[in-house]
Amino acid sequence: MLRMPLRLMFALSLFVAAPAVATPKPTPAPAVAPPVVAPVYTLAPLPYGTDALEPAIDKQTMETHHGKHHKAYVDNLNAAVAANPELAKLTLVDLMRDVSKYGPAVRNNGGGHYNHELFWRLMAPVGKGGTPSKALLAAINRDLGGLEAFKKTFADAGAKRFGSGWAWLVVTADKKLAVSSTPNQDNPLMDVAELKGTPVLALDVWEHAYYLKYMNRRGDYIAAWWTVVNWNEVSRLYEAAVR
Ligand code: MN3
Repeated sequence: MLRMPLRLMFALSLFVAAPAVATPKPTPAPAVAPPVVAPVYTLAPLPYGTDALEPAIDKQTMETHHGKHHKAYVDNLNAAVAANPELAKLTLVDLMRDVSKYGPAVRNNGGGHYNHELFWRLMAPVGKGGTPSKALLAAINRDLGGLEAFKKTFADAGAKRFGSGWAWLVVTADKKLAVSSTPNQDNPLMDVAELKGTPVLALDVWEHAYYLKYMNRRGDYIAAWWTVVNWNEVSRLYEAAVR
């Protein structure tokens, strides 16, 4: 049994027995926690496994490219939209069309998100991507001198892009096909693009897209990349753009 001096016991008993005077009633907890605002943009899973594009694109590159680089664009775009809630009312394509109004965070990360979502869809495992549709092939013959000439023009656009950027096949306002390249995460939907149009094929030539496997050999990456182009999706996008 605990022994303590009488005086201390008395003091403690006073403390315990002290009447509750004017204790303010605790504020009742809200029944529902305040809603957490869902991020506007999300990182969708890849449409295939991270090893599905081997040997053209290695598993580790795909894991980092999708899980780290693309994720960072999504997170940073969400932060930019949270800082300017008016932007949440616009679609990603709307943001691209007037991107010069919205500052570098939206240009770089909105472009990064748009470009990578498209890029993943435009690839498929070797042997699964089909071939260009009759309509797409006819347009390539008409506007770009045939499939082989087009592939050379497109590969050159990617190979010669100084620093980081993208190569594009676009449908222009007059429904013609054209090849271009853009710096950084710019794309042909943007008001700042030299050649504007609807992208139907996109190639990421940032070093993060190929350096682990190809090191400085960007040309080898581009040559291998043709084996994983999803022509079925390119054809579908082309036909939607000229409709
Ligand atoms: Mn990339």
